[in-house]
Amino acid sequence: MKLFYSAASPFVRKARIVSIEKGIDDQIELFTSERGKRLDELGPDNPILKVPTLIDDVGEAWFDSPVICEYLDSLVPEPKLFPKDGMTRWQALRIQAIGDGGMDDAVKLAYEAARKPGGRSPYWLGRWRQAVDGALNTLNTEAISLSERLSIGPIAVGCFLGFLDQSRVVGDWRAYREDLALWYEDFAARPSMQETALKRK
Ligand SMILES: N[C@@H](CCC(=O)N[C@@H](CS)C(=O)NCC(=O)O)C(=O)O
Repeated sequence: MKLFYSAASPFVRKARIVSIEKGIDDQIELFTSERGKRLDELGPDNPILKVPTLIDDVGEAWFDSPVICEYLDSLVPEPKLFPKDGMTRWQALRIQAIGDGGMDDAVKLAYEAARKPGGRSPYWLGRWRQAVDGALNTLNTEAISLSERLSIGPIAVGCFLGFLDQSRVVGDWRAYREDLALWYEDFAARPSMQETALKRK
């Protein structure tokens, strides 16, 4: 399988963590996709032109990260990262939505921060910041549930928090969020998190 990726993308990291936790990382070859070349590189497979994009062994393209992760989860039975049904499944998907949603708006904050100050939109900066803070506050309240079992929920949250540390788009997210900070300290020590952490040159 081929995974189109960019090293700094938290969504790519999520897919990579799933493949490591499932023990199938060695079946995936990584291909860099550079920002200016996405139409040529990804366009034929992914109309949304985003990484991660996964091409499976028969040439089928999978996106976006929730679909890629569930597809990878289906390839090997254990550990089951997308619970099959019932409330356990809905809760895992709900936590994934908070992690992914926080990541989405943190990535937008990072894109906006890269623009010249005069070209930034105060409205959108404020709106995205509210969503990132909202996600952090909710996750802090629910931090105990993150430790209950490894699933796509905590994996998405780990990638969200890792991106905040890597990009520093919101300063010290740990302040007043001790429960979440404590959970993350443990989670970030997992080999799959260590192996996929952005290596700064
Ligand atoms: N919802 C998508 C988000 C993926 C995403 O936002 N990828 C970013 C990199 S972090 C990207 O490819 N951006 C390129 C662009 O929008 O041109 C997912 O879960 O995979």
